[in-house]
Amino acid sequence: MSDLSSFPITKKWPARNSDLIQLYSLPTPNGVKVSIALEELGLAYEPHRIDFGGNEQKSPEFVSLNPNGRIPAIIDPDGPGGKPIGLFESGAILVYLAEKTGKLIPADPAARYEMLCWVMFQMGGIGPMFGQFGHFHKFAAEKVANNSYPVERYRDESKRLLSVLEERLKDRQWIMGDEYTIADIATFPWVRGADVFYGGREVLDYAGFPAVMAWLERCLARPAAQKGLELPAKP
Ligand SMILES: N[C@@H](CCC(=O)N[C@@H](CS)C(=O)NCC(=O)O)C(=O)O
Repeated sequence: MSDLSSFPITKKWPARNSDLIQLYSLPTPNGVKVSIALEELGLAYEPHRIDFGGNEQKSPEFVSLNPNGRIPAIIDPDGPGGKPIGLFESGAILVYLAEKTGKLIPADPAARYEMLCWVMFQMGGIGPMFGQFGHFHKFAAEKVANNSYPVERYRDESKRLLSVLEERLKDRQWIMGDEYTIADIATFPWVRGADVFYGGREVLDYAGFPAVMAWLERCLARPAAQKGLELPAKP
């Protein structure tokens, strides 16, 4: 069994099998990226559910793995050089898992960088902007009831980002063409989430982005996506 005792997070969420990848997450748009990738890659892992209700993501044990106090985070007992490694930030975790396995990432170097552009587009654009849209449109709707500016700003930016994705996908099956990659896995949970979690389908004019909608359906039809979207499950 691997020794993970140098990771304080394992005191609060003990590993049952310390030889497996330990996932600390919740089925949110950022959280499910990692469970979907792990399912797609067929890597064995132990999911630990982090309870936002109890603010567990801000507990000292969690923050010892991710100083930013946000899910997802992982420990891989079999990291570089066979030594355990802890990782946070969903984009970095996806790149790590893809490079570790050589899957979900193009082998061609130029295509690999092109894919990284789209991963960064999600991390710096779609995630933060859709997140702010959801905050003002749904969760803080009462606080901005007398001021339409925040919703309009993030709605319009989210729609602009969707139009960029629409252009990319109008003649492609996946973001990188024929190959399903971590760029798709990073992005589709947010397009789904803006509808499922924020009720944004009409406001964001999803019907006006047919290529994105068809791609989302293809992503959601994958068995690994269906499984990963539910993990870590409720106890
Ligand atoms: N850029 C980070 C964002 C992570 C993030 O915002 N996670 C949210 C859930 S989707 C979270 O942990 N929220 C709880 C909090 O902010 O306390 C990543 O992609 O991993």
